[in-house]
Amino acid sequence: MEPVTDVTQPTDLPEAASLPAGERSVRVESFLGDGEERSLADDVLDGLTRPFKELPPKHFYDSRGAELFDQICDLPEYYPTRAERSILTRSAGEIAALTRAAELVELGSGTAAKTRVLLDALHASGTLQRYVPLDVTEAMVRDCAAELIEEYPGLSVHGVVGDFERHLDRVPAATDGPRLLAFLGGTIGNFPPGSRRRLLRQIGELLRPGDHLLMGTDLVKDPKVLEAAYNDGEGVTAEFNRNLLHVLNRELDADFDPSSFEHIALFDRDNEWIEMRLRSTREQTIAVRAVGLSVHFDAGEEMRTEISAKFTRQRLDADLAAAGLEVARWLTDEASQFALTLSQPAAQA
Ligand code: SAH
Ligand code: AVI
Repeated sequence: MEPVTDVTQPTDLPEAASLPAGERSVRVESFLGDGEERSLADDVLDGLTRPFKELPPKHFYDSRGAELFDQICDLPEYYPTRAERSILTRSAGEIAALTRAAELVELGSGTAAKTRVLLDALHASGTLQRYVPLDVTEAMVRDCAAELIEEYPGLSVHGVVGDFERHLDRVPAATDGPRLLAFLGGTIGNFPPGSRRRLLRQIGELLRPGDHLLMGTDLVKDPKVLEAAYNDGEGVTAEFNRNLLHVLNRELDADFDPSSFEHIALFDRDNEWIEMRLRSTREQTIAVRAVGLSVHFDAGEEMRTEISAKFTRQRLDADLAAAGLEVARWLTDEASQFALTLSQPAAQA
């Protein structure tokens, strides 16, 4: 299917229109059509007819899911956001000096909350001209674009609403100066090893000599700490997990009763990843009317909704090397809970 391109011209945002042309500009392009919302129908037909049911985690993030994720980031048990922010706060100046980035492209940008630490440093160093947030959730790209041109005078923002597994070729052509590509939050861990390497290879293709990738990854640690981060006391993560069923009900006219599914999050020690599942508390058959599917769940049957891989430096080096990238800086927080890796195309090293 041909992607739908919806370009918001600078004049669509009053605050941009009030300034002289060239001083700041904002533009948002969408490659997700109505009928094709994040490929949900295909993923349901594929994932819910398997012997072990499974759906990819990108479908969590409708506006409610995005709100719940923001709440997760503030939970006492969910350390990754705070740890990554502390690394950024300490190292953003060094990253800006090393990369001299004219352009920051961010995959899975969300609300770009932590990105502002990086934007502050790049903006202060005087090199940054353009920010390109890419996310599957349209409202987040639009809101964040509108906010950032206000916050950073002279910055132009070119938002892309798309799926980074399918639309990386829609990232606008690079500007003249160096590009910094950010992939924060540990989102790369939400892909199983094969897809992770494929995605990293595609990301590597967006980089030329002189460009860098800044990627956040959660690190292997005490399983109790890991499991607590995904089983918070307030039940926000459980709500986030069950939100997937609300998305299916609304977007595919399904009749899931979310209260009949329990949230499960366990650390798989062999694979070193957290696995989130939804467990049906009773035998039931669900109609997913938009795709003409009837899905049977046994009592106690589980559906996998997310993996969240935890990394060692060795594993990360190998994954990056397979994508033609070489580590330039390995940065961790004080407690070594989380890592930010700055890497570059291997040929230049
Ligand atoms: N980078 C932010 C948000 C992380 S949450 C942070 O570090 O806090 C993961 C983000 O990735 C969400 O905003 C979600 O909408 C987006 N996302 C998940 N899968 C995606 C995909 N396949 N394509 C584009 N965006 C995706
Ligand atoms: C976005 N991603 C890196 C989060 C994670 O930790 O894997 C999503 C999340 N799932 C449950 N809590 C947070």
